[in-house]
Amino acid sequence: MTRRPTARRALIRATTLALALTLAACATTQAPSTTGTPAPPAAKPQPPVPSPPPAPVVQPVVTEQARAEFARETAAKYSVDPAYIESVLSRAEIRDSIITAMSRPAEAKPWRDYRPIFITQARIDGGQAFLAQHRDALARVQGRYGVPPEIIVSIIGVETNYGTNTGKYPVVDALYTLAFAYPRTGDPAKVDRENSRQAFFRSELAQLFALGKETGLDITTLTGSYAGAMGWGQFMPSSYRDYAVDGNGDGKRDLFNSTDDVFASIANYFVKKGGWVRGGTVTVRANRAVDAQDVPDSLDPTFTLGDLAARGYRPLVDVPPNQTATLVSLDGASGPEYWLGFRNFYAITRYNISKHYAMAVYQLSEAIAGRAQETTPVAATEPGQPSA
Ligand SMILES: [Ca+2]
Repeated sequence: MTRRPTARRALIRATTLALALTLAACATTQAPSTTGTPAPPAAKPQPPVPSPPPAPVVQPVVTEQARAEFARETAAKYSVDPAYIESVLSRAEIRDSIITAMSRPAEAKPWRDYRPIFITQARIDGGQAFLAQHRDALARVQGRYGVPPEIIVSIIGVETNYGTNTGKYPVVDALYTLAFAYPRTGDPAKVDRENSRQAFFRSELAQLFALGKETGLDITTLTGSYAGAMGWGQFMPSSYRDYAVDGNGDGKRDLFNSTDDVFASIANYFVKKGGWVRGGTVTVRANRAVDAQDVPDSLDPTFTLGDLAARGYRPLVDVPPNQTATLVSLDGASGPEYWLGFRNFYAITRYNISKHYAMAVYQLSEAIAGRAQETTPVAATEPGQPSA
């Protein structure tokens, strides 16, 4: 990508939202029935939400009974001293700022507005400097896991601006707030999802205690995003427990201070959670025949290239023919864009279940690697005409 004068303006415009998005995206075990994010995503898939929701109905009072029950269950499940759990939770705070952050309408912007938040010249420059600084360590991780350095760097760039913004909320408070006072809209249609989200955060809070026991981390000192995502890669407690690995061999899994651990853990997450394929394609631009058929909106790469070609979508560049893909449709700045998302695109969406998130990570990674990007509109071909 070339430096453009609009980049700086875009950066300024996007600063506030970028901060919110950054802190909300994270690697996490998915809650049931959620639309887009790991635990909290920030960048959910469309459609955009046109107007702000009603003020959340907050339930700030946590009954001692509910807390005691949680402590009992968590203590039994993870073999943690119940008195310690009670002690930590008795000092935890329900924070309005967390409830407000979680209540924001989904930052579900169209791609043309989402892209400039993350693909900025400053973030590209920062990524190239970060990559140069950690080139050897990233190369070792690539050798072991097959995940390219620029992908790992891009994730860290999107999540925490290269480790400079890992979140200021006490993790205990964030999870305690969302576990016991998850914001309620009062909309009956949203009750199930709100219940499921609260249950998700209750599970994450419980797993935070398990994480403390397993790693020796003092959980009362940890800070992270308003949703409880931690460290340079913004791992939720469940993801930390399941996917964090010791990259530097010191016997600890430290996603707060060890870049070796951070790099290896992100790569391990991609491989184990997302099925990352070494050397596999992430995504390529496609053109759409004028008589193309619709393709079901899904992140799962279940179509063969032949299936997609028969429906009118062909890749603009050669790709190995034995990979399956899904169609990724975007509202680009210059009109509709069509891409084929392969297994490794899907793997990125396991970090944050959003096609926009995955595309931003991919395009930022390409820019960091210094590769040119195809962002111009592609005219539909005539029916049956092969792609260029
Ligand atoms: Ca370590």
